[in-house]
Amino acid sequence: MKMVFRWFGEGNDTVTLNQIKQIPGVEGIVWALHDVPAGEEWPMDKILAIKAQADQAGLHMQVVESVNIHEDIKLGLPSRDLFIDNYKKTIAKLAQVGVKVICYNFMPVFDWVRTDLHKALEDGSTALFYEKSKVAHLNLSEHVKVINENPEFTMPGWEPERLAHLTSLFEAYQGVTEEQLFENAKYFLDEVIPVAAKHGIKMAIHPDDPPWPIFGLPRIMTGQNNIRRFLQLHDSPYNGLTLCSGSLGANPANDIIAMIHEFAGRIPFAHIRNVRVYENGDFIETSHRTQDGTVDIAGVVQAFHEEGYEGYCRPDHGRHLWDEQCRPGYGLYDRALGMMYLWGLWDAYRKAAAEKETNQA
Ligand code: DNO
Repeated sequence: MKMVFRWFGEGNDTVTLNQIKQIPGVEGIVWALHDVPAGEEWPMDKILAIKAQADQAGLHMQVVESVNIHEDIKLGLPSRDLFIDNYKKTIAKLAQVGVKVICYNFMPVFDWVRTDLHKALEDGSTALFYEKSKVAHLNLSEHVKVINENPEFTMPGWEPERLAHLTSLFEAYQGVTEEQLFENAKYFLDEVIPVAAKHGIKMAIHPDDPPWPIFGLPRIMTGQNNIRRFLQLHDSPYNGLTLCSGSLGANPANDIIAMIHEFAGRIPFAHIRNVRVYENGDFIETSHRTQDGTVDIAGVVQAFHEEGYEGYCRPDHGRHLWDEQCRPGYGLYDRALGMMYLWGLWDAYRKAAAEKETNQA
């Protein structure tokens, strides 16, 4: 397991590279050019600027999260070819600086969605929260209105100018089914995966978060069957999965451990975090510790260990602790604590396996 830590870049993150370097076992950053709009080719000078910073800090930059997919690709519009072409050029450039994995998602319009970024937990910390009833049962025009009128409504990964286009985007997606989304994904994968393979980069699709359709928009990366289908759309080790325990864990019906065992050879990147799901379907992001949430994090790490996982891994969203002012979910403290929990589990499973082998010999 190769540990990495997400970093949003200088001026864009309260966490510094020096701080990241001091978390035990972290070898690299998970990065992106967050100011380049989806669909545009990434400029080499900006890529090299990140490389210089990572080199200076002694961290690698082998994992990118995300090279975002232009909506026209997800919609299957004729203009997609231009954006796919840009995507391929970006892949070639990223290979030049040693990138090995590109995490991305195929969610229409939104990336992850929460209804409260600072919901108080019992211990006084705050965390990202999703209130199901707030999001459910709204028709298109109604929820565009809700989003526009509700300043607390967040759309991470969104450039503000995209918000302005929300209404027309919703219209464009009207009538787009899950089946069409799969078809459009296949078109994208058939174009991009051979290029990624040529450059030794594994593409790693992120599950939808939350893993169900929202606002009447289709979502396809929701559970084991759909993930299997997605991986088979273009059957190659370069068409991989970012196994995110928190995203998938928001639906308690998802058997994450079974997914790790089934897809092990196709998981170049793991996001490991916990989430507490309430009976009414609301969920809140808790500490990484198994007992604090609904996801069996110890079981998740054990499953990766049993599979001899050699891919990249990062702790994911954390709570906001000790009055830390930070990007929602991306403070230093709770993610660093989460990292040590993951290492604790990993090392214990490793030791147990080594002892078992010695006893058998
Ligand atoms: C949330 C992240 C996601 C992820 C994208 C991948 O914190 O895990 O935003 O980066 O969905 O494209």
